[in-house]
Amino acid sequence: MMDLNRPVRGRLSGAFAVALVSVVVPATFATAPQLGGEMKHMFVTLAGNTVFVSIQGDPNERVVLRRYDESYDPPADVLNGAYYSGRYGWLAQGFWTVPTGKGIFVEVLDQTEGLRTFEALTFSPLFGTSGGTASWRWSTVMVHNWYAVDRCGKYEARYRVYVGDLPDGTPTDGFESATITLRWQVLPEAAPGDLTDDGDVTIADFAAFQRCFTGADTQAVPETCGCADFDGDDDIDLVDADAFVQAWNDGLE
Ligand SMILES: [Ca+2]
Ligand SMILES: [Ca+2]
Repeated sequence: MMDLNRPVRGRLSGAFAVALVSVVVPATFATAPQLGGEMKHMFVTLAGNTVFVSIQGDPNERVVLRRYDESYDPPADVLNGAYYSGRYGWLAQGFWTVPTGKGIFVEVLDQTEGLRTFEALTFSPLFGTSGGTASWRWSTVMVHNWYAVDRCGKYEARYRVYVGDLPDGTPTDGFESATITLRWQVLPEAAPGDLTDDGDVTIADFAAFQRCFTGADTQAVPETCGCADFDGDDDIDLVDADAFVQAWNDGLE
């Protein structure tokens, strides 16, 4: 995997290297992060005193988080080097208004360790990320926040969507809230075989693979071993061993 922080491999003469850098680098830097695929919305409705939330498409789909060979300017630089996606977005469905003096709030109830969330345009940390607030006021216009992680594996977060008093978001008596679970995954194909996340496949990765090996159908992949579960079926067995060997061989080429 290309890492912009690492020196470029190969031999370049001085003048050519300068020309290459001046021409190529601006083109490889993106100014804005990528959504990572089609938008996938959480539809929110307030009907009477009850909040309803449903999810667009397959509710069990795991949105794939991806890492790009890109670097973003502040404040988007919180995504630099991370696997991330902006596909999930909050969207009001139907015609309804928020009662005067109230707001729609989203709070995280529980989430997989390592999942970080940043607000769409401000990139402010949300839901406990970097000590950010656990409760976030949603404006009710379409908002696609950013979700980011550093490691292969499966991630989930469960949220409560509720009507709260302004400005602090204390739940308002008499309203029913809704809960929703969002799901993500970083597939090993993002960095095949690199279990130590240092940009290459070496004997250290082989050692890590052996420590992670569980055999078939254990349903208990340790949190640090997501990159060893090549086929994403919640075990690290001989199928995954074959894939690791393939990645190892590819790394030697
Ligand atoms: Ca490695
Ligand atoms: Ca597996």
